[in-house]
Amino acid sequence: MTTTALVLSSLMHREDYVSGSELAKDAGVSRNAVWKAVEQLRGDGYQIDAARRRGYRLLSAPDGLRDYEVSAHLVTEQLGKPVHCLASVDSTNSYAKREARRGAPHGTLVVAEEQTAGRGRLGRVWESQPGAGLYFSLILRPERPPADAPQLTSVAAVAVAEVLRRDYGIGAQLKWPNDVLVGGRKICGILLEMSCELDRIHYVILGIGINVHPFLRDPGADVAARAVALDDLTKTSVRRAPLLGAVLKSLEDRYYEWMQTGYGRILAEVKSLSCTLGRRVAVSTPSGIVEGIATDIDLSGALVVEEHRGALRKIYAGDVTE
Ligand code: BT5
Repeated sequence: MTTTALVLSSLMHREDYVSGSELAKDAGVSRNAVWKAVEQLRGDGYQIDAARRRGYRLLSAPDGLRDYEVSAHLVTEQLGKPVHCLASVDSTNSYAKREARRGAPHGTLVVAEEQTAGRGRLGRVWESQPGAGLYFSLILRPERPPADAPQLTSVAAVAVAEVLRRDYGIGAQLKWPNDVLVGGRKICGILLEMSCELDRIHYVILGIGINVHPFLRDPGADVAARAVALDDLTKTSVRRAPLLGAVLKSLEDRYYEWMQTGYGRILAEVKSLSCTLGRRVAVSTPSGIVEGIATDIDLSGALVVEEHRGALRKIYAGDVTE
């Protein structure tokens, strides 16, 4: 962590004033270096009070996603190390892919204020207006068979749902295969991409988009009708760096659980959070529309649909349209 990240982290964890020498000790730097870090933070919009003989106190923080802000909120062992924070990028997934090809390590995080070509599945667009959401991708290098990789979409969805419930009091549901919904509207989308051989994963890019603030520009009727932002639900202005830190921590815990014990526990959570199971659905698949009752999600992540006369169909890829 940089000095600024360390100073910010110390200030964040203190309710009261903290002396310059204590901050210097925490960060392992001189008091002059602490003063410079405080000046940088103030320049970036942090309100920090300085009182004689008492020290510094953080009064308010902007909603930034600079390297030091993301680092100060990281409580993970591996995810987010290193981190690339970008003002604007085509797509964090595309950027992460380029980094992965150059050998970037497991855990590398790419986060951007804006995506000019944010992607959904099948060439669809992910609306990514500047500052409105959390747009990030992780490079993962699991030593698991490629067929297991799609399970990581569920690992991520369950992690996001957990943070929304625990930290923001929002009950989210999961719509097969990759949406996190609140009240039927999409708050988060997940895009998993992979490079592999027949029996070995080179890397997985796990891309997550979360709507945090309302869009400033009209996103078009399709997105406007489907999307919901965290601010609208909490009636506050949610800060993105703590949200990112919490999602990464939840994701890391679940990722290692998945690596060690397999998909069972995650799948059970997916089922309990699912708004797809038990419903009559129409699923558009590469080979046409399948209609019936969604009865199960199996260990491969496939949706099981009971068609008329009880025939069971397993759907590995598709979109639930009704
Ligand atoms: C997804 O695709 O839901 C995956 C979205 C992944 C976005 C992240 S952001 C970071 C990383 N970098 C990227 O380039 N992508 C990932 P899909 O299931 O295909 O859903 C796409 C559909 O969701 C669109 O066709 C719209 O209908 C709708 N949509 C687009 N933008 C949205 C938004 N911001 N909020 C809610 N719905 C949106």
